[in-house]
Amino acid sequence: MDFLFKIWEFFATNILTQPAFLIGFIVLIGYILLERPWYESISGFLKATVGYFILGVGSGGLINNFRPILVGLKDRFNLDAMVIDPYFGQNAVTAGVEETFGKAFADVMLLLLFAFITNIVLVKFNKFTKMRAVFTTGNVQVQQASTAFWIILFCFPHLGRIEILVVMSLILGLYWAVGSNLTVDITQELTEGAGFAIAHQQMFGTAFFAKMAEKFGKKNNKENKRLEDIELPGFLSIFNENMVATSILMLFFFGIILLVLGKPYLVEAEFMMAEDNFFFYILKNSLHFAVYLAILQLGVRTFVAELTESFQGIANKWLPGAVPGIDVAATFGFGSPNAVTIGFLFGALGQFLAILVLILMKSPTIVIAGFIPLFFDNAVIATFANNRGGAKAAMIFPFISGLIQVFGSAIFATWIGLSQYGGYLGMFDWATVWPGFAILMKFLGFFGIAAVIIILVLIPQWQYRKNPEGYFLITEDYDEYAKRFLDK
Ligand code: ASC
Repeated sequence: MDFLFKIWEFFATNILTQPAFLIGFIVLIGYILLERPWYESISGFLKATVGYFILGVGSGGLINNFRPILVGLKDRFNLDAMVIDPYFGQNAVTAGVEETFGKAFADVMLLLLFAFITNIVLVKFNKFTKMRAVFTTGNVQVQQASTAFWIILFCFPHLGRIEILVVMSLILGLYWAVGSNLTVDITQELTEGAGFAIAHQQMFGTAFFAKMAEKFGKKNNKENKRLEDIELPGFLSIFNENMVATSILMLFFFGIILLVLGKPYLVEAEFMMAEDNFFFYILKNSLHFAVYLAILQLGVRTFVAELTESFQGIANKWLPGAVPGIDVAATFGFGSPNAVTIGFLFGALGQFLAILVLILMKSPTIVIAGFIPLFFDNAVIATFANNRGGAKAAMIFPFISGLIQVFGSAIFATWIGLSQYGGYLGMFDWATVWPGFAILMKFLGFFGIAAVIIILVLIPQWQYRKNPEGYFLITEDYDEYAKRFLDK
């Protein structure tokens, strides 16, 4: 038993929580199952892993550069505030769990294992479950497992270790399988059959807003243009070029924030040196937004084709009808690149407005916008909203999402007692769906657990009912699906 656990721990630390390797090995195994020559399989492994690492350099660069600037607002104004950010959320859980519940989480890795297996089993039996996606984004799985542990302890403080593990593995495994499955069809349409789904922290939100975007009318009619179809006249035409548009918009956005922070603060907090010129400091930092976006997109281009092709092997032999769920950043390589920037900015507008309301209402919990929810949630919401409902949808929905992220997180984290430890996960599903689960479980007890499970199980059934013939066709043969079901 101990030996098996060691093997698992090795797999979890080195592969499962390192999505670049997990995806690399999935590609390797996929090609082997397709009986490709060994050198092609190795080359696929390398391209997928390197591509995923490049994606990580892009998103990591964005996070590491721009998160401190936003969090700087907290220090600059001496706010006693909670940062909404997955890493701050995880730290808050670690810091508070012993004090609050009198126990630590020794079991996060075990929970990961059981929930991951639950996810795979659910997909394996997709003839019955109708779940088509395996969640592979290990870095966010760890964050979700910690926050989910806190939620379950809050709802059932007296539950024993085994019961907690069983309940959480089921709910978390279902959330991964069902959430990722919700994004299968919209992602296939966006990427024209790249063969992946989203495995991240806003899967329900993305699916919801993608659906709502259809209310803006048929794609591409005259009044409802997509961002990429808008031709701006005169000098505004420079905004048609994505890199230029991003640079200018970010120069304004971060320019204002950096000016508000002020050079003395930035020097004191060691963001910049006293001898640096402030203007060029702002210029350099803001332009790096476009730099990291370009890197991120290069990463997507490097690994997606390998993944699409090789996963056929796994789907044919082991998991018919399945696709891998991968990092949300992969969707930023598709659709309009401007949607990413627009989503971020309108999300920021929503979040800042919500924060202002919290301050004016003297809320006991003040929130500081975190870069990860601000960017990754709202950029993806805008990407899908633009693809399905046009430019207006790409502005309105991230704005609404920004409001919800702040209000939802502030209320929920205060209620469950996490806010006092300085952080909350804060991503869209964790400000909406998980609070919903928590309410059911806290007030209905074990019936609440049953209700959560039943709701999750029913969602894919309901999706399936809407188009039984196309439901698996969309993952198995996208071209055929498009011919039969999309009016092109
Ligand atoms: C998250 C998280 C990250 C980023 C990354 C985006 O939620 O924890 O590190 O988003 O996955 O590419």
